[in-house]
This record gives sequence, structure tokens and C-alpha cells, in this order.
Amino acid sequence: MRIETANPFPYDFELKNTALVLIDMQRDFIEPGGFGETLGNDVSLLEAIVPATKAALQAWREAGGLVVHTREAHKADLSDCPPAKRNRGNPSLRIGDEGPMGRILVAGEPGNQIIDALAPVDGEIVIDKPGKGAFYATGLHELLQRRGITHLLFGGVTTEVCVQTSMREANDRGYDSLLLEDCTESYFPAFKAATLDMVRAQGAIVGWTAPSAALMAALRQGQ
Ligand code: C5J
Repeated sequence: MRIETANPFPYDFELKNTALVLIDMQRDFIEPGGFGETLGNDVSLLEAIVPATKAALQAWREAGGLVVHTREAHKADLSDCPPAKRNRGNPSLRIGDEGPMGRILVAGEPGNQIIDALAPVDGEIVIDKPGKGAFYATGLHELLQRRGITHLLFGGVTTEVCVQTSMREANDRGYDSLLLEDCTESYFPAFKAATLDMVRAQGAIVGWTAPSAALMAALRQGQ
């Protein structure tokens, strides 16, 4: 299949070798009362990408593609959260502290769940990641290798933090990655725009970008 209008040039992929990776579409970042809001951010910006992301996920599922969901999640004892990470941000509501949706960024807490609209279904992979990147301390690379995955389509939040980190990690591991432009968002619109530019600059130095409609058109054509 080919996404003809991908930027900076057409993106070729085969369904059986490609996974859709949705980064951290969890309540902590998207709903009021979570980690994102505790840092002073307007979470409604992120909520706005849910309909497009849901439509892309649905189309990908119907095509039979592999789906990977990630959550930024720490163990309850915070043994995987270095002080260098915990001690930054909002000092009165840090990772592991009790917030309006349970303990902030802790696995199993209500705020750590993927939002209902994008909830994983049977057969989809869910990765809890202690870092910003999806490949750090998760075994994701080995899991994708076992399934013969060579291409990754990315969506999720936030564009310049966990999404961009994960795409760069993927790039260094040899994946051809494409970021779905309307399925990712930042609390800072300028950071999102800059990230899209950085990804596709210099002949796709990190990867490609394209609107989700272009992916769905490719899936409809099926070639
Ligand atoms: C952040 C993320 N922004 N998922 N996490 O801390 O991008």
C-alpha cells in the first residue's frame, strides 16, 4: 500500500508488516484532573484529536492491522521512576501522589487507563512504559520483531514528548515510521508544528507525516 500524499514523499507499507502505535491516550493526559492538567495544561486541546484517532483506529482494525497501545505507567512502588523524573513538574502533585483520578501515572489507577473511546480490544497489545519512549525498558522492539513488523504508524500524545521520543527510538531501530498528523496533539500547538517539521525534514530524517484521511484512502484502495 502507498500513502501518496505523505510528507516529504510517498510512504509505502504492507499491512502485515505494519503496526498502528497509539501513544499514551490515557486519562492522565486527556481528561481534567490528570497528570497533564496538574502541570497547568489545557487538556481540551488533546481531547480534540479523539474523533480522528478513533476513526483511524477503527479503519485499521477493520483492515486487520496490528494495534499497539502504550501507557506512561510506573510501578506502585515507583522503583521504575527515577528521582530525576519524579522531582520535576508540579511539586505539590508529583508522580505517585494521590490525585483526583488516583495516583498520578501509576499502573492500574483510574487515571492511567486508556480513554474509553480508544479502549484496547482483545488481541491488541498494551505496553506500560516507565519512560517517555515506548522502547525504553518495555521489550516492545523484540515483540515487534517476532511479528515481523518493519513499519510503524504513530498517533497519540504528546507530540513533542512521548510520541517524538518513541518515533526517534523506532527510527534508530530501523523502523519506517509515519506520524498521523491529526491523531497527535500537544498542549503547545507550536511544539506540535515544530515536531512535524522536524520529523519529515532532511528527507524524512525521523520519518513521514500524513493526515489520517490519506491512510484511510490507502486502506480503502487496499494496494
Ligand atoms: C508527557 C507524554 N508529556 N505522554 N508524556 O509527559 O507525552
